[in-house]
Amino acid sequence: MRNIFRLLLLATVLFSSLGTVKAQTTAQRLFGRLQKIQAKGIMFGHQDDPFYGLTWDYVKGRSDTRDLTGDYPAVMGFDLGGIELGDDKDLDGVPFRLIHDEAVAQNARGGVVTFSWHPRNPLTDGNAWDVSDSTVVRSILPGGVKHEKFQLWMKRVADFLLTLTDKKGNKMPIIFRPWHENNGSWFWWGQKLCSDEEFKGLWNMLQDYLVQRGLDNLLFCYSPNLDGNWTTERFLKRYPGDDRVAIIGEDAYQWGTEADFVKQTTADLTFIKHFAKEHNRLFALTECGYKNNPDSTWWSRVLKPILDKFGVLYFLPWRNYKKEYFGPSKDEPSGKNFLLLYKSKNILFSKDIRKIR
Ligand code: BMA
Repeated sequence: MRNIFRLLLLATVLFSSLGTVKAQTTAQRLFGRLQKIQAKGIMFGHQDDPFYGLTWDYVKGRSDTRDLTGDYPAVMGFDLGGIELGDDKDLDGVPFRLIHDEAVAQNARGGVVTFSWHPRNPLTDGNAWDVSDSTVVRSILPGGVKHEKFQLWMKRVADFLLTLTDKKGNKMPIIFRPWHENNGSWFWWGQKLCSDEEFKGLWNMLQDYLVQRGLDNLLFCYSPNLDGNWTTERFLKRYPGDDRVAIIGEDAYQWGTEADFVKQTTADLTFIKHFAKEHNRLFALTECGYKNNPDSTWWSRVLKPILDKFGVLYFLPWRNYKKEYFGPSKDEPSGKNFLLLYKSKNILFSKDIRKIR
C-alpha cells in the first residue's frame, strides 16, 4: 500500500514537473540555461562584434574576438537605435538586415544574444542623449502628447524582434536591456529627466506592449550605470520588480583612475550580487571597458580579479569602433593580455557554452 502511495506521489511530481517544463516560455528556458552557464563560468560578450573591428568593416564571418582567440564571443550585443523611425541602419550605421542575420547566426551557433535600444528623443526628435527637455517620458506615457507616436516606435521594435527566429521558425531567446544607465542623466529617460513613477511607467509600458505582441522570448535586463553608493532603498526606487526583471546589470567603464574604477565597481557588484541572490535574479557586467585601452595589462590585472570575485554571468565590452574601442583586438597592445582571459578556464566563449542547454 505504502508503495502505491509512493508511486502515486512520484507520478504526480513527475507529471507536474513535466507540465512545468512544457509550459516554460523561451525566456524561461533561457533563464534556466543561463543559470547552468553561470555555474560553469563567466561569459565574454562584445557589442557589434561581427560587423567591424579596429582594421576592418563588414567582412562576413570576421570578428576581432575570433581573429584574436579563434572563437566568437559567448554573448553578442546589438542595438536597436533607429528601428523606431523605420531606418535601414542602426545609430552606429549597422544595417538592420545584418543585425538580423548575425543575431540569428549567433543563436544558431549556441551563443547568447542581447539587445539594447538607444531610441531617439520622441519629443524633440533629437538623439537618445538629448536631455534638453525633462518632460519626454511624461509625453509618451498614456495621456501624453507623444503617446501615439511612441506606440508606433514600440510597434517597430516588436516587428523587428518578431523576425528573430531559429531555423524551425521559433522565436529565439534574447536578453532585452532597455532604458539602461537610467541612474545617470545623459539619456532622456535618466535620473533627473523623469520621476520614479514615470520611469516605472515607461518600463512597464514597453514591457507590457512587447509581451502582448507575443514576445515571450525576451529576458528583461535592468542595467543602471556604475554608481558606487547603492542602497536598497535607492535601488528599489526605479527597479521594475522581480516579476519584470530576470537579470540585473551594471554598466561600468573605467573613465577615470584605476583605483576609482575598482572601488566603485567592487562596491556596486557587492550590492548587486547580494540583491540578485536575495531576489533570485542573475547579474552581469552588461557594458564595460577602458576606452582605447591605454593599459596593456588591464584585462588580466584590473578586470579579471573583479570578474572572479563576483562571478558575474557575463561581461560585455562595448564596440570596437575605430575612434573609440573597448573590446580586445589583435591590432592593439592589450590584445595579448586578453589571451590570458581566453585561456582561463572560467572565462567562456562561444564554443564553451554551445553544449550547455
Ligand atoms: C556609445 C558610443 C557611441 C555609440 C553608442 C551606441 O557608448 O559608442 O559612439 O553611438 O554607444 O552604440
